Amino acid sequence: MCGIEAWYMDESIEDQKLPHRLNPNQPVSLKQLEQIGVYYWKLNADIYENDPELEKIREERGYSYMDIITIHPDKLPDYESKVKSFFEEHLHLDDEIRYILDGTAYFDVRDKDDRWIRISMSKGDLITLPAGIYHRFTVDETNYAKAMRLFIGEPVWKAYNRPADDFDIRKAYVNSLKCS
Ligand code: KMT
Ligand code: NI
Repeated sequence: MCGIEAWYMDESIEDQKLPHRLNPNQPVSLKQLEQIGVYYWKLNADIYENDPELEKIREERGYSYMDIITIHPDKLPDYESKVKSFFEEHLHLDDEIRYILDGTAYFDVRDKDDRWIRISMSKGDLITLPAGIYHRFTVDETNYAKAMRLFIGEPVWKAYNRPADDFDIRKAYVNSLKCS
């Protein structure tokens, strides 16, 4: 697969690390993702430490902060509970910007009608989720993802689990969906 693939999820609550495709598969296009404020770039992750394309994105969008997280049972302390908490449906007051440097992972986002879309990310995929969107994250069955986390200015890690509908940022996000 070149670039990300996304699809509507089934309703099954079994293992979060499985693909959970509908049968037949119901794909979601990049354009559909843009309509809910989710944007995507493909980069060369082999050169992330000195990549002019990444530099350009960071400069233009003000992504001054960055760190790298390795999500793997041997690398991330408290692996199981973190994988569990990343999968709680939540929102943030800032955009969530993630660049997959190695491995694979799923980001799930809610569409306008509150249906789950699963976005399959692998090495070289950079995604931005808008502040106020309900989402969640999981590794797949490989249990391995290395990701760069980017922020505009100081990192804002706090996750507000659903329901978190009273935040102005949530209201602004819901409003933004009405005009697209
Ligand atoms: C989040 O807020 O959903 C996360 O930080 C997910 C883990 S980072 C790849
Ligand atoms: Ni998040």
